[in-house]
Amino acid sequence: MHTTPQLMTAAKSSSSSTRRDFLRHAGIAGAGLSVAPWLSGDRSSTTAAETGSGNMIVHTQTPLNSEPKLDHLIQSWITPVESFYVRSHAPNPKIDPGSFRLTVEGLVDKPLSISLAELDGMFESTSVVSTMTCAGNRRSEHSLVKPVGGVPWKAGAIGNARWSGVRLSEVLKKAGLKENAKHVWFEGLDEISKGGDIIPFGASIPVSKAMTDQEGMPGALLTTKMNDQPLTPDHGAPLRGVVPGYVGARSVKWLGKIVVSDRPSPNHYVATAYKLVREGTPVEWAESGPLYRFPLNSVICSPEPNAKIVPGKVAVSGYAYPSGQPGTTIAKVEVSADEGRSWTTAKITSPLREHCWVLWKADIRLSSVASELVVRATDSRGNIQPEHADWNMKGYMFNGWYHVPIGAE
Ligand SMILES: Nc1nc2c(c(=O)[nH]1)N[C@H]1C(S)=C(S)[C@@H](COP(=O)(O)O)O[C@H]1N2
Ligand SMILES: [Mo]
Repeated sequence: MHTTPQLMTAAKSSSSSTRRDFLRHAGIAGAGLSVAPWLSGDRSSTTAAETGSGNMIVHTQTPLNSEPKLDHLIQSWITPVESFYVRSHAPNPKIDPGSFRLTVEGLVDKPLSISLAELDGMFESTSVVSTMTCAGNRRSEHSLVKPVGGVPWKAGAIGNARWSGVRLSEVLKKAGLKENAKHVWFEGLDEISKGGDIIPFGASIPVSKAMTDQEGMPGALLTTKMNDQPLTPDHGAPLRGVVPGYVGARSVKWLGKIVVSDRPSPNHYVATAYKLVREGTPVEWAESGPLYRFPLNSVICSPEPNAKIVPGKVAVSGYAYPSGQPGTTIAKVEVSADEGRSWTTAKITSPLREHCWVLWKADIRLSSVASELVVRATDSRGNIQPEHADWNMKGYMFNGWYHVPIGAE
């Protein structure tokens, strides 16, 4: 079954003015020269690899890259595992949990090699609810400005789960950090083909993030469970890192190795990918630092783009999440039906926590001339979600106001 790209349905409208309006509303007027193929009405070229049935959109089957449809995504604050997006760079590795060992090496007094049973026995287990989102969530909206490569995520590359395991800080204390320890590298057991080589997926986080455990909020966890069930192979069984507040790429699945170092990991996914660059010159790549925290964001999940809505009251709902800045929560979510001239404050219908999304809904009065709905969020520090996101080559961190065109009767 082909799925219609979110936001793209405007392109299928027979009226070119609708499309122009939509481009203008999306803040991308003048993008005509580089409009993404789906806006030209040629769906075949962009949806060929996109299959799926039921509630999921499958971008690629092997490795699996999939995201839930938006109305399905917001059915509960905790995202069920089967509705949680999957972002994998290589097929799931085959790991025998019985012989599995996590190694901890580098700038430590005592390198460790720990089985799953030892990990469980040696350290106190703890849980945290936190949102994971891909840095590429909403990438397809960057492509409206100028096409970007990579998995063309809509707004479903996000989920909120209860993660259980042990605190990374405890494991590092056990190994004993040397004085010059500054960064913690994670290495997966997957095998990714990259430029003729086979490399693992890698990430790193500052030691200070790893060691900063707050009440109820660990800096990072080594998890074996997601929503109180053993991790599934797609989500990194038997062991994955979870770094609340950071982009999903720092939460390494099939985690096999931790290296403590005085510098960030040289792994491709830290040293090169996951950076915000515009031109992609060697100098720019070298100058840009790795992405860590995710940005403030909000999305309308219902109604869907171009739904035929009669003027009057319409129920609008979606999600919003605060930036990964410690101690930050969502303060306000607002919806506009007049291009941002006036805003209605939405009701937050879920728990409100640091590093977690909220679900919200609003009843909006729609006039007969309204052509779109827009949402924006404000955080507890007073930061407002930007109207436009800065375009970047890899299509990361899209967090401009989210627009949903309304279908004409
Ligand atoms: N080993 C490994 N870890 C990984 C990845 C991967 O491809 N391999 N993908 C990363 C990215 S980019 C994201 S967004 C999250 C996705 O986690 P999920 O598939 O459980 O949703 O895992 C991260 N950890
Ligand atoms: Mo990601």
